[in-house]
Amino acid sequence: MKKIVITFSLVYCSLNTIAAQNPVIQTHFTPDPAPVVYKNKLYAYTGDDQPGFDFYTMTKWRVYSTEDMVNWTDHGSPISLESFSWARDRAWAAQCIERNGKFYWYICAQTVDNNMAIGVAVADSPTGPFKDALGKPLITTGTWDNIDPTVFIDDDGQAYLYWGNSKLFYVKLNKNMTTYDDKITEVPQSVESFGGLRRHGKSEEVLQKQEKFDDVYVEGPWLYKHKNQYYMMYAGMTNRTECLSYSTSSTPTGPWKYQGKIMTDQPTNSFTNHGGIVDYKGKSYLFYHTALLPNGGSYGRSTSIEEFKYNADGSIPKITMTKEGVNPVGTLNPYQRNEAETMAWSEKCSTSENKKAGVFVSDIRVGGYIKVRSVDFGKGASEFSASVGAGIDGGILEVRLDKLDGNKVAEIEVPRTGGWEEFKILTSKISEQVSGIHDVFFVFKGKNITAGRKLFNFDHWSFKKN
Ligand code: FUB
Repeated sequence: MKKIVITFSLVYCSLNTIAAQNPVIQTHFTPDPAPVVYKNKLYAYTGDDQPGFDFYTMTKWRVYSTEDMVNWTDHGSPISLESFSWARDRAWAAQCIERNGKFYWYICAQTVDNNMAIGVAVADSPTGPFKDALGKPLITTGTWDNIDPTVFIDDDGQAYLYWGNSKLFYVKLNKNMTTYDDKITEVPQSVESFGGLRRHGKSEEVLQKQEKFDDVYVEGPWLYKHKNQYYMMYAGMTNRTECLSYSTSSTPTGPWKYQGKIMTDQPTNSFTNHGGIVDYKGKSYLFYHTALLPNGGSYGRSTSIEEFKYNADGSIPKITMTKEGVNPVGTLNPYQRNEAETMAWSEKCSTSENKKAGVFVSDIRVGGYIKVRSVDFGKGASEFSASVGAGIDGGILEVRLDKLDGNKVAEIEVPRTGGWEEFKILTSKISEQVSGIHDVFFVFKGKNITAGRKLFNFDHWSFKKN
């Protein structure tokens, strides 16, 4: 009887997660997502939470990309605190934007004088290599307020950088994106512009007792334009945790008109919520974070995505958090080299990077798997190849279709390859006809190993056409 109960709970757990798409990355914690579209791909720039700490003590930032909204490729961590000689701690929220073929990644971090400052790294590609553009902060005013940069380039070419915690500031950036001439402007806040009761007519004593904040600008601004209207989404406040709210304006510098909350009243397990909005392949998406990944928490937050449609008057509807996330807007071609770190869902594995292989799937354990969605095999495949590395043998890579225990179409027993990061391409014939569109599961098993140590590393894969 006891055995039956344990088996049931494992099956339930797998079915549960296999239907899920949120949070979209499971191999790392990915707070403060900032989406941007460049050349048919959608990139998400995120932070890198380190759970187990009791504050936001992150040290690096990460990049992911997708072409179909469900399979995300991990591009590793192109910048960290080490990239900025002036940064001491707290690699906090950031946003990257392209201008004239260069990519400007605005970050914030703590300086040696314990304040927060905004810096900018520049690269020739969305995934780097990036380097500190200035060798010093772009915005440093000796306060805690300088966090959460959001950047936007208007149709007339003028770029705006907004940021701020509790206060909201902006500067107009010069065309080089790394300097500004005007002084920093603080945006006036009122009930009409950003909602809120906190600062408006209430004493601190009353506020301390107040159970619910109506709303108020807290942090995480996100500036963009939709159909001639400018939107400022931000982390507002409700029930003493953050929600997502927004204001609009007919100009990029206001005056702003408070429009209400977008996402609220659902438990995210995280005090913060920080989002971005983007249009991609004809659909609109809200990126936000929760702490709903196993072992998550206020310092272990992960990117989630919901699709939404603007109302006819341009307003944003209330958006509900879901476990299922968004639907695919494309298929994946199995007959090209696919990175193993391109995945829709995974368990019991992580990713690492080195100079030679780039990013690869690491820390593979028995019972783990990678799910890749909407793989279009067309008329049929004959062979499967995988680039794998192992310091010792005992690992098995199975290829199954549509579910974790679906039809097994290929299997590779991974031998010692001369080192965990010495990758070798191994091949298996396809055991049955595979055609049309399928979800592919790479399932990790052990030969005489039922748990414990890592099995092998996995760099890339492809199928051969019939
Ligand atoms: O991730 C660290 C900080 O938490 C961000 O800068 C804020 O927006 C909040 O999400």
